[in-house]
Amino acid sequence: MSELSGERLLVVSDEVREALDRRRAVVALESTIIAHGLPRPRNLRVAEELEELVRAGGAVPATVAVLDGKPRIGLDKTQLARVAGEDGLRKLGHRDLAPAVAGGASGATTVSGTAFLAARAGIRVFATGGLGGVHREWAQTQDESADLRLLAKERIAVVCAGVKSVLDVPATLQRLETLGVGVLGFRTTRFPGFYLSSSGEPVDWTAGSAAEVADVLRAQDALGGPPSALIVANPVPEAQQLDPALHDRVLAEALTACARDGVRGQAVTPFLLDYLVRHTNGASLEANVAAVRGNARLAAEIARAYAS
Ligand code: PSU
Ligand code: MN
Repeated sequence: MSELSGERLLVVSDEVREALDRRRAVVALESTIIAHGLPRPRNLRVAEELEELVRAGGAVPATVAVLDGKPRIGLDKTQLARVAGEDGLRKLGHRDLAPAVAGGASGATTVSGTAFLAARAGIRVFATGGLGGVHREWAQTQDESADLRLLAKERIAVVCAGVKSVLDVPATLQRLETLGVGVLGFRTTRFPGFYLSSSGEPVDWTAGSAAEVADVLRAQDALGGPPSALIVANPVPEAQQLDPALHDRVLAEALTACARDGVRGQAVTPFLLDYLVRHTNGASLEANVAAVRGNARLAAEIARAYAS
């Protein structure tokens, strides 16, 4: 393991370090989806599978987490197993990183935590499931994921299946526009709906291939100015999406249960995802995993096209 000079806190695995030094393709993967988004023991299998998919696509996977106060970019098997199985692992957004480092805590990183650390390490492409965003009860709760503001400040491409459908999707797209975060539909003119192939909302820009996405990344680099992310919105294949009627029915129940139980803050998203898994007999889990798989594959392709 080596320490980045100037970024002494980050522990970048040898494999990731070497790939970055040689300008090879690297894909960052987040860990909150593993620790808090998917049920055990399936979560560890998915974590391993995502790394394998990235490798099969010709890129080096860099799963990000904080272990014993050390932000790690690239985990070995034991570390990945800790993320999937350790009790009491925290959920770390960008703002939680400093207290976690100072206190020697361990935690899984969200999109905001991961994008921040991956960008520090010089990684340009990142794959996840669905972004956080503006929650449906925003007017009452002011709950908007820290993912959005962080993505307005880091130059990283985030390959995702849109934003989680438990959110207010139009409001989230509006916030992304306000924050100046680019959104590219991948082979679609509709913004994906996470568990669903389409949210019904239009996107302004569409890319037809990984090479086209890489061209946009290079154009971002060339334009310079204050950095911001690029959201590559990659829909789950229709054959693998959650049945839309089932989705709408169970989601309505989940939102009611969330309000009734007084769930707030960081707990909201894991609560809703878990509710959907349990009340769709695991069908939402399959759609979620299918979405993340597709994103890991596409991210590897984009990272390769960008590196070449
Ligand atoms: N995508 C998934 N499952 C997840 C998440 C994304 O398929 O659990 C996580 C991401 O880490 C994202 C977080 O950053 O949910 C958003 O949480 P919040 O709404 O509390 O910001
Ligand atoms: Mn929130």
